[in-house]
Amino acid sequence: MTSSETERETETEHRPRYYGLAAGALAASMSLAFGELVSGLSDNIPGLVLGVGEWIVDITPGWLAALGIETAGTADKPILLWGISIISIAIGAIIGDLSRRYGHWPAVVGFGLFGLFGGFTTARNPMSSAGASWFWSLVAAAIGASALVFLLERLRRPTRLRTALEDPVDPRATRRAFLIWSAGAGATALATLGLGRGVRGTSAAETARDSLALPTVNPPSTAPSTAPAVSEDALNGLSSYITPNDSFYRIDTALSIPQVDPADWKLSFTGMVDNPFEITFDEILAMDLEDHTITLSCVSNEIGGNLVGNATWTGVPLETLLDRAGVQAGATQIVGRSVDDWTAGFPTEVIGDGRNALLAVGMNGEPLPILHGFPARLVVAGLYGYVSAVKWIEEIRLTTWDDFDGFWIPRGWSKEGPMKTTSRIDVPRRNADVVAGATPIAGVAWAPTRGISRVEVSVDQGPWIECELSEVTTDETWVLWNTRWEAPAGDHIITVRAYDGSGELQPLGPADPRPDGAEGWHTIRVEVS
Ligand SMILES: Nc1nc2c(c(=O)[nH]1)N[C@H]1C(S)=C(S)[C@@H](COP(=O)(O)O)O[C@H]1N2
Ligand SMILES: [Mo]
Repeated sequence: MTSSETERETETEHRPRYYGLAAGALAASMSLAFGELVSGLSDNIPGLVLGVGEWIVDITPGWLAALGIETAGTADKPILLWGISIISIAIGAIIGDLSRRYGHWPAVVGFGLFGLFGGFTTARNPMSSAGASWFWSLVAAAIGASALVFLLERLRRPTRLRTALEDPVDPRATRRAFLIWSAGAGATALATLGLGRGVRGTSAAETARDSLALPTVNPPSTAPSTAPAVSEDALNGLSSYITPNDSFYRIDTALSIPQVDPADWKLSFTGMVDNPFEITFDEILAMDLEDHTITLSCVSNEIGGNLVGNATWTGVPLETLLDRAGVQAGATQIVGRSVDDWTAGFPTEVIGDGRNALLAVGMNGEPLPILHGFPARLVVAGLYGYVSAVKWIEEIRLTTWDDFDGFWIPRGWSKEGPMKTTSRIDVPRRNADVVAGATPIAGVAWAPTRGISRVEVSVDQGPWIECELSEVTTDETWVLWNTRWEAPAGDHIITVRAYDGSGELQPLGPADPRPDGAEGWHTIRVEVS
């Protein structure tokens, strides 16, 4: 090291710490923003933040994942991504501080590691192009390192604009230059981020879905009569029999929703089958499609929770496709795998036992929404989603029960996931203020594929009152139930319980959702005045 370099180092080191922190944070922001721009311009390069997020989702142990990714569904995903961004910028700030003190090498090493980690996490995304992800991640890191070195250099020398009159180490001149260039770096990062968002156009998946008309299903589906005996007005707040697509709950581990263009998508039948085959989307649409109304629930649904919905699914019976594949005698498990490598497995026994198991392409008369698995997903009546309802599916593999565990099994959820008998009070709302007098009590109850034979409510632990049930034409959906209550003034608790089609009473529990679904009789408190 020459003596003049040593002097320069000393000059920089004497700058207050926040210069280094700020320069590092800005450099990291530029690097991340550049990653967003590249991912916005490409269909198969994930942003750096997203890549890290997906890696975290994968490595997170079950108990933690259960707290976040599985149950909170959507709300926790932005929190995760923001958290990663903030931590990355904070690490950038630390690199900046080290570089301020020790020169260029912490910038190069720090951002180098940053780039390697970004490359590793983005390239492992099953939908990404690995080479391009590595390349652009390293470019993003190089941009970060250069930006940091450049900004810190502004503290060493005044700008090019300096005149001969100016003292080359005038602290005010260098500070001004640093601040101007820093503001420029911040603005560039924001503009790049904005541009990255702006160029993110409509995906090929959305375009394909928008121009798709599902073939008409024969025979047309019959909507069950669901009119409750109480006026609709009074029942404001009761779930509708069919849950509209845009209010249907969403649960998955996907941090960015897989955008699958049906034109280059195929579903493969593999494993223990005599005739492995692939089928295209058009070939599926040309088959005999059927409509079936099936209630789907998440195993993470708490008692009284809303991770449950009922839809009319259009699709091909899985049995038809499996017959074509020729399932071998020893196969005991059907494993579905999505384009983002999420997996779920269920016993082969459920095929042909009378229940509906569909490869669905439609939901409530529309092509599957992208959030709900476009172009195709599985829906198996009577099984929780985590063991069956693979969205964005691309492979159905026949294997043995012990050979493979789906995504959530090693994370502490049971291997089998039959849906438990459950009931929920929708009206009145929990903690509602109720006016004394005739008050409707109503809600939903479900036990696919056993059906619901009876629902009862009890007020203040008094006698059980039998409720009226809506008529349904299948045992695979929920029923709406209601009754009327002469509400006296005061605080009251209302409890509901259901019996399934075989006459078995809903379990009293209580049991947590983990490992195989919540148990308990939904109880709410209301205040009557
Ligand atoms: N590809 C994929 N499919 C998935 C999941 C997932 O994480 N990835 N989650 C499953 C779970 S746990 C549930 S409860 C259902 C929810 O389906 P929905 O989002 O359409 O309501 O999807 C299932 N299918
Ligand atoms: Mo779920």
